[in-house]
Amino acid sequence: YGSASVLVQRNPKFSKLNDEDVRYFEGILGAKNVIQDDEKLITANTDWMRKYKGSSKLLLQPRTTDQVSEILKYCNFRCLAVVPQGGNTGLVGGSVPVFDEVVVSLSAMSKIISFDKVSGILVCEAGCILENIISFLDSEGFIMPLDLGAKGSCQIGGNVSTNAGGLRLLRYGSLHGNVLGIEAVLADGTVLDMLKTLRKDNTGYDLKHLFIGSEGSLGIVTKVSILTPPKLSSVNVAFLACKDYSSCQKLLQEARRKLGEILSAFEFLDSNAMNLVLNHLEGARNPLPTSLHNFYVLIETTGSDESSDKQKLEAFLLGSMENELISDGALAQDINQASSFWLLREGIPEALMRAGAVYKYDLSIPVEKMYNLVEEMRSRLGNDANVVGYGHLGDGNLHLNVSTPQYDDKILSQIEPFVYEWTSKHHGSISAEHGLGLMKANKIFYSKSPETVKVMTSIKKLLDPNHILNPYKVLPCSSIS
Ligand code: FAD
Ligand code: 2HG
Ligand code: ZN
Repeated sequence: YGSASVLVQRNPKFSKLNDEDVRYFEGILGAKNVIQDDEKLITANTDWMRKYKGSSKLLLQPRTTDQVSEILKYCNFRCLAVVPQGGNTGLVGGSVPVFDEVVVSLSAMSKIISFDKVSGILVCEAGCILENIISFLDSEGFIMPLDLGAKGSCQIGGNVSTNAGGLRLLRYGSLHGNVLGIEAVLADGTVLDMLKTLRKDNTGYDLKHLFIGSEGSLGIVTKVSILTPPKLSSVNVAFLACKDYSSCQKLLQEARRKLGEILSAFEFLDSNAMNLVLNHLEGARNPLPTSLHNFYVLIETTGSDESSDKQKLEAFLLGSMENELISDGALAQDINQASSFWLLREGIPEALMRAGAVYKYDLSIPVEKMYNLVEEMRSRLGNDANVVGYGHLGDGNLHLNVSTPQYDDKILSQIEPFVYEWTSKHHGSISAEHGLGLMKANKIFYSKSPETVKVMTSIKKLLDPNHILNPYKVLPCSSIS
């Protein structure tokens, strides 16, 4: 059995690691990049939530694409299973081994290769930490089209492999649009050079898209080229209170119309999420403290004209107050206050971790129905759990989290399969942005037709015939063995 109550069995066709294998890897990478140290292995075997734990005995840290290629070629030949690992911040148990898979970490491949100031196109290695890329671009007068709470640890290769959404997708779109090229290594060691830096290239099938969001199941991403927007001079952040969910929804419609091209984020949290952050995160402070409101919305605008952008936002806020769409609000006066507003939203996953056990669901649901699920879940679970709703409202992405003092199978059986059935019935997706990983590999049929899964399985078999890459993840076990 694997971890976190997902029932899978080790595939006996995978070989077990032996001393000869370790010596071979030392020959390729040098002894110091072949890690068997217990403490480092515990970290590599354990996910961010400390919910999924593998028992790998080996962590490899290649420094070049050729080394990744040599590693995979050998693992494929020996039938050794592999887990590609970036910053290990994934939330679906995809980034850690289930059993004794070899962990291939991209951390040592963290070079920025080139940046073209005219086009804004960045080329870098997969192991670059997102925050480091953000700082680099800032110094060049550009920004990343992607931002998320895990930026301090997650890597661009991990972001691409999960097709991470995050806080700016509303404005800049998904990585399927922003990633212009990829270099990836297939299971047999073949290096696919698709590292183009072109906006337009219609020369047949665009294979890079297969690797965006395939969660390490089709290849290891080693380099990425990405289109970055220029940094604009005026950024404003407002933190607002709404009395009910319907007002949040109407506010979104209004924001789209009235803020139009300057709208760059529209995030929401309910009062349960706000309470968690205030109780568990040091430094978190409610800027609207007069009473606890039912809902909070964070709106960010980004534009190029300081005075007109501010005027636009202020007029929008005033209008929304008059229409009673918002019951209170604060506009950040400086960059520190803006970060303190963002902390209230970005800090929710951390606060949930500190509160105890947590069941996470990352759902795409039509905005008008989204919060019904939170309310139904609340009435199902009663006082046994704290049901928290927040997320990327502007993208129709709900983060439904159920927080309990400890993990309890009885609670889990109250949540699942209900949550998946509900989402499927309302034509949503059981994974908006986090992926399927181990957690939801066997739930794929709630969001994909059998015919689609069959084609996905054929692609997997074509690119990784021995299924050594991230086994037990993404695709259902039944379709793979
Ligand atoms: P990992 O966790 O190491 O890996 C994730 C998956 O990608 C695994 O299946 C792994 O095998 C694979 N992988 C990693 N690197 C490679 C590679 N180079 N080649 C092939 N496969 C690879 N996600 C969002 O979409 N939006 C958010 O707003 C968001 N916020 C978050 C906030 C917090 C506090 C945390 C902890 C997580 C958040 N996430 C969010 C989850 C998320 O998926 C990521 O943080 C991120 O994209 C994962 O990157 P990583 O480098 O940590 O990858
Ligand atoms: C976020 O938007 C992340 O904060 C994490 O995607 C969501 O922890 C979660 O449920
Ligand atoms: Zn999110």
